[in-house]
Amino acid sequence: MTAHVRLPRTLPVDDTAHRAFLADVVAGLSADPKTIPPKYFYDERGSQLFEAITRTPEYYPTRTETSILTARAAEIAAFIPQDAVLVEFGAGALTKVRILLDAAPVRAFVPVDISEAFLRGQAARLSREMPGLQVLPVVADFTASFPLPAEVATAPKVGFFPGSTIGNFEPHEATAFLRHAGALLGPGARLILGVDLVKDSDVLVAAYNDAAGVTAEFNLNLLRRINRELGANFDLSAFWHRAVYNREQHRIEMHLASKARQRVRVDGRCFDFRRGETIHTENSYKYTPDLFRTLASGAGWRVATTWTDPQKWFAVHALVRD
Ligand code: AVJ
Repeated sequence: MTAHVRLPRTLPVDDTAHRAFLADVVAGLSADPKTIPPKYFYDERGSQLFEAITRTPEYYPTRTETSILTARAAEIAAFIPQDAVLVEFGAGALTKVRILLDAAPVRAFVPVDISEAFLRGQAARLSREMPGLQVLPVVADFTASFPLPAEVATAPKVGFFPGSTIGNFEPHEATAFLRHAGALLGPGARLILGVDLVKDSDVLVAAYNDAAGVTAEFNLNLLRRINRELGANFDLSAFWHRAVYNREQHRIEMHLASKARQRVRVDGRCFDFRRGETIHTENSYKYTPDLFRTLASGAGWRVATTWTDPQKWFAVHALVRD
C-alpha cells in the first residue's frame, strides 16, 4: 500500500517574506473593493519593467526630477551641512543621489533598502567610484523603524527620498513616515524630497497608461508573480490595466479590471470576480506645493525651499525640522 504523503501545496511556508506576501494577497482579495499593496510590483521583472517605464516618453517624473536635481545641484548642496551624513530611503540603483554626492562633500552616505543583494552590489559599486566616501548600507524596510549605524550617531543628518515614492502612501501613512524620518534623523535634521505635482489629468493619465503598454505589463506582472510565488491561476489575458485620475483625492489609481465573470484560485482559496470588477493595485498621490506644506507641517517639518521645473510638473522640497 502506498504511504499517504501530504505534499506542500506551494513554496516553503517557513519563509517570512513569502508568508507575508500570501497573507497580504489573501486579505486584499477578500476585501471589497479588492486591493493588493503596490510594494509587491517589484520582483526582478517588475523592477526591470519600472526602469522601462521611466524611459517611456509619457512617464515624465523620473526625467523631470533628475533635471531639477542637476540644474539645482549647487543650491541643494548648500542645503546639506558640512560633514553631514546623507541617508537615502529606498535607495535602489543610487542614480539620483550621485547628483547630490557629486555636488556636496558629505561625511558618509547611508543607503537604506529592503533588497539586500541589490543594495550591497550598488553600495560596493559606489564605493569603488567614490573611494573617499564612507558608504554604510542598511538593509531595512524604511516604513518601519530601524537603527542607523553607530558611526553616524552624532553627525547632522540629511534624508533623501526621491521619486515621489511618498505618493504611494495614503496621506496618513505619509505623515507617519515623515514623523518617523524626523525621529530617526534627529535634532537639526533636514530632508530633501521629490514629489509629483497636481497637473492636467491628460498628462497624468498618459504617464500611467503609456502607448507602448509598458505600465500595463508592469501592472499585470503582479498577477504573474502571484501565480509563480503563491501557486495561483490568474489568466493574465482576462484582466485589463486601468489608470484613472481621482481628482477629489488628487491621486492616480491603477487597477486590474476583470474582463469577465471568473473565479481564481490562490493557495487553494477561491476568489470570484464580477465582470468589470477591479483589483486596486496602486495609488500615486499628487501634491500641490500648498498641500505638501500642510502635510509636512502636520508631521513636524517646515518647507524651507521648493525647486520645480519650468512646466511645474515636479517638485523637489527641502525640509527642516521645526
Ligand atoms: C515611482 C514608485 C512612485 O507612482 O509614479 C510608475 C511607480 N507606478 N508607474 C509612481 C509607478 C506606475 C511610481 N513610483
